[in-house]
Order: sequence, then C-alpha cells, then structure tokens
Amino acid sequence: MKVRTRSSAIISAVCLVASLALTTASADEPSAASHKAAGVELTQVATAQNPIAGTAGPGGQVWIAERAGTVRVLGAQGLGRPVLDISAETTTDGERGLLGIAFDKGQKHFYISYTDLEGTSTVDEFTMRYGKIQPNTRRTVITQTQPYENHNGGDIKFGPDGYLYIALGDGGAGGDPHGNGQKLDTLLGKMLRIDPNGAKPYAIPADNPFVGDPNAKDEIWAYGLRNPWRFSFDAGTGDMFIGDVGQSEWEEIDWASARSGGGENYGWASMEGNHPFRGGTEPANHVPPVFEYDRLGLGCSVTGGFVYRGSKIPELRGQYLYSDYCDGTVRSLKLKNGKVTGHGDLGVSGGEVISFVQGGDRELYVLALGGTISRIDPA
Ligand SMILES: [Ca+2]
Repeated sequence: MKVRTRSSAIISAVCLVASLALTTASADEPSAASHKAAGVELTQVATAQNPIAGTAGPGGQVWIAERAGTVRVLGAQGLGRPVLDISAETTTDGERGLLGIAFDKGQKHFYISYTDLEGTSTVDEFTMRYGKIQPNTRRTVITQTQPYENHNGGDIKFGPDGYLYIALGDGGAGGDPHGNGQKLDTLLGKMLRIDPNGAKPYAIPADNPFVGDPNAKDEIWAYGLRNPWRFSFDAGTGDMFIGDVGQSEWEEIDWASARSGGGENYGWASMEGNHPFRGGTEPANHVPPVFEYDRLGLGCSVTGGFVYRGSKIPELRGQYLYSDYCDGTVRSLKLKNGKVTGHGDLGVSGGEVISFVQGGDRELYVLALGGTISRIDPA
C-alpha cells in the first residue's frame, strides 16, 4: 500500500500527464494474449471511512475494516455501527492502521491484524458467540516489531488447510536495507503459516517448510517478499495468489499451487519481479512472478484480489482479479497450470483500490481507500 499524501497526489497527477504521452508499454510475456474480460459494472453498496480490508462473516454478510480501527458489517442499508473499535490502539501514519480481518473455519474466532501504538504488527483473536465478537476473550496471537513505518503487509487469511496465513512486509524504508526478504531468521518479508488454536499463543504446523532448520523461523511459509499487501486463496482450487508491491519499477503477482509444501523464495530483494534488483543475483530457487507489470502506465502499487468463483458472472469464473492503488482499473488474468494464458481488464475503475473482498456467496467487492465499497456485478 502506498497512502497518497497531498504532495504525492500532485506528483502522481504530474506523472499521469507525462505518462499519457507514452504508449502503454507491455511487460507481459508474448504468449499471454490480451483479452477483454466479461461485461461488468461496479455497483456502489456503501461508503465508509477509509475501508481497507474485509471478509465474509456470519450469515454470509461482509465485514469491513476501516483503517482507523473500526469494523462494521455491510447490510442492505450500507454499513452498520461498529462491532469493534480499536481506534485508540492504532495509528494511521505511514502505512499503519487496522490492516486485515479474518474468520477461521466455522467462524468460531475473529482475527484482526493491525499496527499498535508503537507500530508493531499485531494479530489478535476474539471468540465469536451467536455471530458476535466477545470482547472479553481478546488475546494477542503474534507480534512483530517494525523498524520503519511502511511495508507492514498485514493481510491475514485462513487457508483451505485451516491454518492462519499472515503476510508481513520487509520492514520498510526502501530497497530492504536489512536484507530481511532473503533472511530466514526474521519474520519480516515473509508469508507466515500458524495454527492459532493448536497451542497458546499459537502452534507451528508440523509440516511447515523450515521446521527443524535451526537457522530459520518455523513460522515461515514463503519468503522473498517486499510488501505482500493483499493475498488470497482460490476458493475453487486452493491455489495461493500474492500481490507483492514493487520498489520502483515492477509490480508482481506471485502464485503457488494448493499442492505446494511451502518454502517458495519469491526473490526480493535480490529480484524485483523478473529483474535483478540493484545488481542482485537471481537466487537459484527463485520462484518468479506469474505476472508483472511496469510503472510506465498508470500503476504504482499492485492490489492483489481473488479468483472469481461467484455465480453472477459465469464468463468471469476462474479468472484472477486484481487492481492497482494508483490506476484503479480492475484487471484480470487467465491462468492454466500456474501459467498466465491471458490478461485484460474489466473496463471499470474502482478508484484508489486498496483491497478486494470475497463475500459469503463468493461475489467480489472492491474497496477504495477514498471511501467507496462497490460490488462487481454483471453489466
Ligand atoms: Ca518477487
């Protein structure tokens, strides 16, 4: 995520004007044919104060996190009153705030991911009862101190295996000054996989890839990530998709099969996308992105989405939807066996797209940090 300040918005506007003179350079593989995706429109269903994350909750309703620290449930009349408010416990400077929410299987527990008043990445758990958060059951599952205010990652999702995956950025500044992406003795720059109910405060799944390696943290599922701002699991196949925000040139989508045993090295900071970063050497085990795009167009910060598995737009089924915080166009990838076979866009813009949400019915919503929540509907 890049949160746009007034000055950077002006710079962006200047860049935008400059970029109009450029042809839209394509960084895509020649074999990946451009396609026009299904006819869709965005239906605004609510407004919010900096909506930043969401998840399907009890009864199939969509729960929305607002960056300053509130959680609200989407109903027919828009968002209800907050069902949780941690605004006194987080800040919104830099890339901080309430950054992710998730339910476990059966919605027995609700999880929040946020930066605390010191900027420390924190995941807390609440027990659910009768579809409601039980505030007195709150406990902290895991924390990670942050050396800088940016690149916190912060997305959380339960995988099809029932374990909690947590995306953490490289710690911040720029260019990964501490080399966290490639280091296995830190949780920064990683995708984590833990079992929050196997022990207190959490258990490590026995089949995590670095269990038994004394030089690596057991929580690590995958590494070499810069700022994996949004990730998801394909509700149809279980495959993992990660939108990893680039440094200055390449925005990327990473992919792993549901059959993966973890341990993928996505390359940062030796690589930015498919390209050696600042004289870096490509690691032998580098797993390159399935898709990357440059910033010669309007993009500046990829926002990973979901594979569409809803029922309203049959022709979109199986396509991965994503966007970009600066561009806002909702884009799509077609994949086969982990290879992109086509890319295109839906011809709609969601504004400053900060996140996608998959509802209980698997229809998708687009969150714009500026305040709108839209559903992707057939045109
Ligand atoms: Ca990478």
